[in-house]
Amino acid sequence: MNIKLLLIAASLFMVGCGDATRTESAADFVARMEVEGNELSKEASAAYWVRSTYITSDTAILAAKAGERGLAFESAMVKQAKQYLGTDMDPDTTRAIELMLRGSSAPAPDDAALRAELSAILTDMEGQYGAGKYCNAEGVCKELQELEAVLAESRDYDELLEVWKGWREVSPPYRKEYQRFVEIGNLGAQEFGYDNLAELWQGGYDMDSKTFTIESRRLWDEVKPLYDELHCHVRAKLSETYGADKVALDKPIPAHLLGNMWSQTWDNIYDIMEPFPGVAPVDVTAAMQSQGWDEIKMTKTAEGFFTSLGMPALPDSFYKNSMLKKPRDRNVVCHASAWDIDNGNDPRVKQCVEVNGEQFGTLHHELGHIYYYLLYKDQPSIFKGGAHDGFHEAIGDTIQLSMTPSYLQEKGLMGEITEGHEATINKQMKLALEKIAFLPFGKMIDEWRWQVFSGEIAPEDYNAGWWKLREEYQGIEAPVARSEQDFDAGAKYHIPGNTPYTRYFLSFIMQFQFHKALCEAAGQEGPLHECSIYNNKAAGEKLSNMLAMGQSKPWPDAMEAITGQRAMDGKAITDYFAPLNVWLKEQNKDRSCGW
Ligand code: X8Z
Ligand code: ZN
Repeated sequence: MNIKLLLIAASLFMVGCGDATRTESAADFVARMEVEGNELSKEASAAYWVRSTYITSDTAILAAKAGERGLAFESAMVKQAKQYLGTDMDPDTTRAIELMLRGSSAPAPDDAALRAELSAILTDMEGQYGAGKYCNAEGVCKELQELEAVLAESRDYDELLEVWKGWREVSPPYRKEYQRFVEIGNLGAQEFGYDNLAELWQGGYDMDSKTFTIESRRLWDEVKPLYDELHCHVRAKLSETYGADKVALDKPIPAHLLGNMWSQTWDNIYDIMEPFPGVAPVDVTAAMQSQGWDEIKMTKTAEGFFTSLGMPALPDSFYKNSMLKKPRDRNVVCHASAWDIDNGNDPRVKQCVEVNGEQFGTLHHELGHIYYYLLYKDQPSIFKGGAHDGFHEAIGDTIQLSMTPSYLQEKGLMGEITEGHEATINKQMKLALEKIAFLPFGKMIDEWRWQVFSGEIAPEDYNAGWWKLREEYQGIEAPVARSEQDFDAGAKYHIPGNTPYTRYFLSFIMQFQFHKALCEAAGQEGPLHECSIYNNKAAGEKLSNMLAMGQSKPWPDAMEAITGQRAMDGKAITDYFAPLNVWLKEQNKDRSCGW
């Protein structure tokens, strides 16, 4: 579940706050929010959890109602919190009031009818996405994960195209609802004192929204040259594979050929890209499948990495209450998420785990969220959150950067280890297809939403605006003509699920800063791509200390606690991939890059 939403849920139903008198001190107000919120958040979490793991019209009613009460609480809380601005408060209370006034990802105006409408829209869109299927001409229907598997594995241009188009039939039915969400959300943001929802979203980073947009642009500029090299090489290889009539060397890449439904990560087409064929193969999927791994073994193994750092074991309730397998008899929201239910006492993962390397990675990602919950459990509720949302996303991914060949070998997931330059380049290519390919996608999603929220992209231009950004940032294009009958942004979970996305862009950059800092703490001196912090308690302690801070302090403090730096910085990720960058430049030297 999205962290911001949890924050509201965590302080849900504090109906009493509307009755408070002005004489209540800021500190008393914050303390009362804590008590009332903790009591009432359980009900909201329960409603959302059941909704996400059992999509029916009944659970839509229950979840929407719970959401409505959450929004009512939020409005009342903000009204009172505003009164304390500029008054004399201790630092923790000041921080708490500031966090309350940041707002959630979908604030409602203080109007019961609009609250109900907003909550119903959000519940409905996510449900439609979760229950989405594509049925072909023969009437054979496939769910998202099955369609994703085709995108990952097929190398048949037309089959890929059918599935790519097919999934995009799920979103036009809620295009109008999305437009209405934007209208109501903007009204809510204005009541919080922002121009629109874009400004509110950009305001969650301990700096003003304008400064944040400049900062995120700066980070993109730092990594873009490396992306451009990768794009150039990938396009050339795809052109060899599918023919220059299908993949032209001076145009954006057709979006359905990159191994992923949204062209967000490209590691599924590593087979086409492998720089030195057959050198140092890693096939975690094959190893897990042949050894009969299941979702429990995968989760326990991921947990084992965190405990090796000195972090606690997961509570028994985690395995009892999580949903780690797709139920056969009902619709659920399969998009993976981690839930902080009952203040760190009942953390859960919801994931339709399949036995493959990608899902194993996602499990580590989700456990990163879970360990954040466990480690900031003793903070007051208002401070339970990532230092910023990108921190929350980066923890599990940081761990994955330590899953080196020797680690995988120890877990029985890899045979012999091959060393040397060719092996390094192969490994870096695989990882770059995941981490570097993602960066412009991570950036453009909210670029689109910011423009939609501000009105720069008008409702009648939603789809054209989407593809303009897809082309500009990623250098990809729709493989068939699209129109305003389509709603291609809506075919990505985070749009109907209303989860801000810049967090992932930031995370992909910061996780390399974290990896570097933790490797230094572990006293490892070799190149960063060979470093693993597995079993290292010094690195674990450093990470744990940062996690335990939650969002009690501005994020640069948390960044400093782990890296010694106070800024996000693209240098760690570009340094990490320096060997691959040299190799790519050599490959591209006679090519004309760009689109
Ligand atoms: O949504 C997620 C996680 C849950 S927070 C599975 N991710 C993004 C995505 O799938 O689009 C992780 C990386 C990017
Ligand atoms: Zn996440």
